[in-house]
Amino acid sequence: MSTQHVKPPMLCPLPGFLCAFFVTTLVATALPVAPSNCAAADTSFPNFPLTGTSALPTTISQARVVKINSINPLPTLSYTIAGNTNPTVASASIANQTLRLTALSRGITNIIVTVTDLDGLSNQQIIPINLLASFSAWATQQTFPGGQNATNQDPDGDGWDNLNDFAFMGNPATPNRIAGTVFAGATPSHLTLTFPVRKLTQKLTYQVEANDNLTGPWTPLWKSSDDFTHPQIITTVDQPDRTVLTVKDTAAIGTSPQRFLRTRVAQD
Ligand SMILES: [Ca+2]
Ligand SMILES: [Ca+2]
Repeated sequence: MSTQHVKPPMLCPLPGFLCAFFVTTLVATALPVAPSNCAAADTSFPNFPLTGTSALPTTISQARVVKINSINPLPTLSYTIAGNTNPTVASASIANQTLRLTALSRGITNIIVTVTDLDGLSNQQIIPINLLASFSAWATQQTFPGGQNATNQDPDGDGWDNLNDFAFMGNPATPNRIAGTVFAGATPSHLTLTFPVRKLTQKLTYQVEANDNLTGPWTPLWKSSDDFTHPQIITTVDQPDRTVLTVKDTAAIGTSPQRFLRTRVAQD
């Protein structure tokens, strides 16, 4: 006579998985017992996840018992790149639920990431990327004589402070006359000033002013917020890192005994 007891199934201890364990205990064996069937003394399965209306089983077939050997968790959220408003500025990719951003060039872009749960519900997050040039970023790539790296210092003594060197594509360690980026000139009727406007900068503004003497007050001719279509701009030359402007005076040559034009730059 032999008896093989089957204990009631237990709920899976791992959250998120629906399963049941059957634990068998062989108490004594006097005669061979078929391994696939056994008498079930205990037919109450209070925790068994029954969904049908059939009667509870009176015998348990081990051939129908599912044995869980391993469990691989599934991510509850998945992420995808849904958009990139300016792919020339930065690229984005997602691997192993890690977002990787790679800077490519100066500019601004927005990376749009979509997250989706197991029910198909989704949401989006916009990640702004700003790679505009700034004085501080430019300064990290320059050599300043004597360590004079403040915006208002002039370590090479050329009359341009470091902010002017940044704005007019100069070099803080080389006199600006060698750089040769700002020129005074004239049309047949008006004085002009030609200078570069650095592209893709952050909070950097330019202004051109005129006056009959050096004591002021100075009259604005053009400023950055006027854009490049202003009537005082007579030429624009587009280059990869700058736009070279020529601004003309509002007063004709000869209307005053003397006349001066100047540039001013500022960074907030
Ligand atoms: Ca200087
Ligand atoms: Ca210089």
